[in-house]
Amino acid sequence: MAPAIWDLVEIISRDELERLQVERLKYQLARVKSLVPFYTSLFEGIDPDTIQSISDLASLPFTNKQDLRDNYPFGLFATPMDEVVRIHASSGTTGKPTVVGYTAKDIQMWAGLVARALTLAGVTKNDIVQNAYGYGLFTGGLGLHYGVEKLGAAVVPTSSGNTARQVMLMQDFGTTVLCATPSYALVLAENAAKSEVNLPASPLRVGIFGAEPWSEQMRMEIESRLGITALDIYGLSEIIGPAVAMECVHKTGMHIAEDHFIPEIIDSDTLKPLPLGQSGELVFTCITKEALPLIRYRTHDLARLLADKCLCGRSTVRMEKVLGRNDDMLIIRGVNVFPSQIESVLLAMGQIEPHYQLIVDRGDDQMDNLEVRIESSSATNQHQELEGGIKANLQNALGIGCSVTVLPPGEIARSEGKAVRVIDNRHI
Ligand code: DLL
Repeated sequence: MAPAIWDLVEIISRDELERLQVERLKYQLARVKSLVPFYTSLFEGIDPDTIQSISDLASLPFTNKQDLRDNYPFGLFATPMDEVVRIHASSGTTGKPTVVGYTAKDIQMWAGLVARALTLAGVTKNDIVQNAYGYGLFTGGLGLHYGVEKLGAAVVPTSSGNTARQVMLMQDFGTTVLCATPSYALVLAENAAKSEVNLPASPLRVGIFGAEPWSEQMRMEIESRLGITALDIYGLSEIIGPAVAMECVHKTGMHIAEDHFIPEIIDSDTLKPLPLGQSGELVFTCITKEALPLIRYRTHDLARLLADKCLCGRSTVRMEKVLGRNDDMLIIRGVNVFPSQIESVLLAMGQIEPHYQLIVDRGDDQMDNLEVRIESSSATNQHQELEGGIKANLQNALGIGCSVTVLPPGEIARSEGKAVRVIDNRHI
C-alpha cells in the first residue's frame, strides 16, 4: 500500500517545487524589505526582482541569532502586534531569550506541517499521541499539540516530567505514539522497567523524538527498550519550531518542508554554499511565514542534504541526522569532537546505560582534559576493565585521550527536556 501523504506538494516534481519556491521567495523578500526596518537596511541596493532561481539566494546576506538579540523582543516582526496571536521563546544559556511570533495563519501553517510530519511517521487519526515535550515558551509542547489535533488523532498533553504518572497514563490510555526528547524517552523507559511495566508489550508503536542530537546507537537503544520505531523530528524556534523536517519510516534522513523553508548548506568559515551531499552548516529561508520570516538564517546545526529519491516517493530534499551545533563542538587538545560522536562510541560498547556526561577542564599546564562519565548496567564496583575498554575505543575512533569514570546505575542526572551532556569548566 502506498504511504499516506498529507500534502500533494510533497510529491510534485523538483521543477514545479522550485517554481513555487522562487515565486514565494520573491514575494517574501519584497515584503520584508518594505515592512521590517532591519531588512530595509540589510537589503539596501538589492532588488528582490533580480532573484530568478534558488541559487540566486547565495547573493543575499545572512541573518543570525545576534540579529534577533539586537532587535529584542519584537523588532524583526513583519506584522503589527495586533496580528500576532502567539509568542514563543527559547532560553539562551546567557542573557535574554530568543523571541519568536506567529500570526493566526502561521499557527495554521505550522499545525499543518506537524500533521504532515506525523503522517510521515505513519501516525493516523486513530492514534493516541502522548505529548511529553514541555508545554510553555518552548515550541515542542504546543507545536506538536496543534499538529496532532489537526491530524485528528487524540493528543494527551502530559508535557514533560511527572514520569511515573506518564507511564501510568501510557498504560491506561493505550498510548500508541510518544512525542518527547530522546533523552526523556529513555527516562520513561527506565521508569517503566523499574515499575515492571512492560512497554514493549503495550500498544505504543512510534516515537517522534527530537529537539537534541541523538545517534543511531541511541535510536537502537530506545527502540529496543520501548519496543517501538523511533523517528527523528527537527526544527528550531526561529524558523517555526518542530516539523521543519521529519523522518519517514524508511529512516533515510528527514524530509524538509521545502515549500515553506528553503535549505542551504554552507561552509561556516568561508560562508560559501556547499554542493548537495557535503556536510556543513544548515541555513534556512522562510518563504511563507508572516510574523517572523527569517531570510538565510544561520542555524549553526551541522548536517548534510540528500537529494536522491526516498523509498516513500516524496521528492523533498532530506537532511541527515544533525551531528551537533558548530558552537557545541568540543576542541580537546586540538581535536574536534561532537558529543554525539562520543555517544556513538559509548553506546556501541554494551554493559553500560545510555546516560553520560562529558566534563571538560583545563589543567595548570593549560592542557585540556576530558572526563567521560557513564553508568554501568550492573551494580558492581569493579569497572576498571570497562573503563579501559571505553578509553581505548574513544582513542581509536576519535583520536582523543580522556579519562573515563564508570558510575553505578542511576548516578547521572536525568533530564525531562534537552539533556545537558557537556559541562565545560574552561570558560573559553
Ligand atoms: O528544539 C524545536 C523542536 C521541538 C524540535 C521538538 C523537535 C522537537 P529550539 O528549542 O529553538 O527548538 O532548539 C533548536 O535544537 O537548532 C538544534 O540544535 C536542536 N535540534 C532540534 N531538533 C533536533 C534534532 C526546538 N532532531 C535547536 N536533532 C536546533 C538534533 C536538534 N538537534
